Amino acid sequence: MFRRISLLAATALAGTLTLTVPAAQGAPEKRPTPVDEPGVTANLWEWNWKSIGRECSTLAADGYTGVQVAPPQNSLKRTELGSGSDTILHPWWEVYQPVTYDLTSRMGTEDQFKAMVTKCRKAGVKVYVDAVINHMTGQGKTSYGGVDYKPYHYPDYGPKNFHFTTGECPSSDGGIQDFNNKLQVFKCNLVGLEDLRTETDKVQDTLADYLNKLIGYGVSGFRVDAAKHIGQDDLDAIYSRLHKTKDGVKPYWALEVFGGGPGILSPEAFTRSGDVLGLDAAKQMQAAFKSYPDAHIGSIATLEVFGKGSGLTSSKKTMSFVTNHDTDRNPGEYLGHKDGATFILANEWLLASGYGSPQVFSSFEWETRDDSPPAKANGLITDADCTSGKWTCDHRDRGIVAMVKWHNYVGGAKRANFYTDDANVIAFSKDGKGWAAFNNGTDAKQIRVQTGLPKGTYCDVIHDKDPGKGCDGPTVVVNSTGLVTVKVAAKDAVAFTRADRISNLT
Ligand code: ARE
Repeated sequence: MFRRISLLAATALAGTLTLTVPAAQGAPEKRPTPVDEPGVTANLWEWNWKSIGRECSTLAADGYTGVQVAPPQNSLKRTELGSGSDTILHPWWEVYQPVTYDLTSRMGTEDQFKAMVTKCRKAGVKVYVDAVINHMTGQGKTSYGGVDYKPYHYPDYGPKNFHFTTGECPSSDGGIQDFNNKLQVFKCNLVGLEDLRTETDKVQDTLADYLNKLIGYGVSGFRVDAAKHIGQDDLDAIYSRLHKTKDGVKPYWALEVFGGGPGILSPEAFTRSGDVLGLDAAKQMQAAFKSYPDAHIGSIATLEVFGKGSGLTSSKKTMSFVTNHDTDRNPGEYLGHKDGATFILANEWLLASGYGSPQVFSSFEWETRDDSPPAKANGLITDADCTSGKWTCDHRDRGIVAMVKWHNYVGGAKRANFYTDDANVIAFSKDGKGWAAFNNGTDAKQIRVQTGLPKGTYCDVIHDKDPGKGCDGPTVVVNSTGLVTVKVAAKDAVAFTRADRISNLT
């Protein structure tokens, strides 16, 4: 009985708080436009700040306009192992358990973070932060910043700031038992992570202070972790409190919403509040490109239709990628670095497709799901080194870089001259600006297709070894009617833009 009364009291209190928001603040303001759109970003996930700062000049030279970085806030630092399969002291996921919003993390200090942002901005690369704002920790007692805590007790928050402790989570164990249940998804603990009362002024102000601090350091936008569990209204209220970035626009806001949830929980339903991550798009890419050890190969002919037409969120509302840190570890449903040539080819295709704001995932090699990034024994991540074999450095892959530049060159030009053999080869042009062909099959294939480009000899940029310094890759001849006859190797691509014409002779 007592519990029932306190539950009602808590609910009434929550109701009052919502209703007494000062009139001046009123309903969350609409997202002012234009927000900062990211162009092509590299997701240098769990690279430390020093390494990202160093990489930004390379990123800029390769055509990337932004870099996404791992959660920078002070997080859980594990001090002991659990039982059974829990054998990794500092798994990658420590950083998804915030303790305070100071920026001492596995990736470096607050000063190193600031220096990285400044360096990247100077190089012309904007920084997008993975913002973990739905919850605090779900385990542990100390943090990389040295701050100790107990469940539901942190320097910024106490028990009245969490749905579980106020009795607002309706599930029997405080967790999300049903991912299709709105109240559970919004108000219960996702995998045991203490769910913040993001509908309250106190929590919204604290989160906005954190994000505004990052904006003050020069950050241009956010990937909002577990956005589905915050909900549209709270996301809007937090966003309305955010300052403009150093570029004078409101920050980019990309919401992590896995598909599959009904109605208000669907990715489409979150597009009113921001862009969404293209998780279903990544799934469709895997279905089209997949290559399993059992020789089951997908068909990229299906990619003739991709985007709104194939049931995805619209291109202009989507941050697209072949994989991210979660999906890279879920090979049954998504492509990842371990797919090798297929993964590279899918990235090349995504960049050519024009779907969404494309992002290239690049991180560390792992063997088991929980593996730590390369780090010292104390959990601090060591410098990324593309020659060590420990970091994948897929963002530097020659073919991917070629297609980043191709993507930037063709801009918003419309697709034309789509060709498919109805099996595993496709080719298309971008309205007089560029042309590309993709072969996801296991044998080379010769095609004769229309490029829509003027006659001449072009450099195949996918295989040009030293871009910008003449063409040392294969050349491709376009005849006087725009036709090309070219052999596309298995699991490979051929591409060029109008700017890659090295001679008008055929
Ligand atoms: C870790 C341990 C847990 C432990 C917990 C708390 O693994 O055993 O209970 O700590 O102590 C990441 C890791 C988790 C990790 C967590 C915190 O993946 O393993 O937990 O960090 O350290 C749903 C959400 C979606 C979420 C996924 C994981 O909707 O937002 O679950 N993804 C983000 C990140 C993750 C991160 C978190 C959120 C937490 O990208 O990397 O977790 O910050 C259907 C549903 C989806 C559901 C999906 C799960 O598709 O519709 O809603 O996603 O299944 O695959």
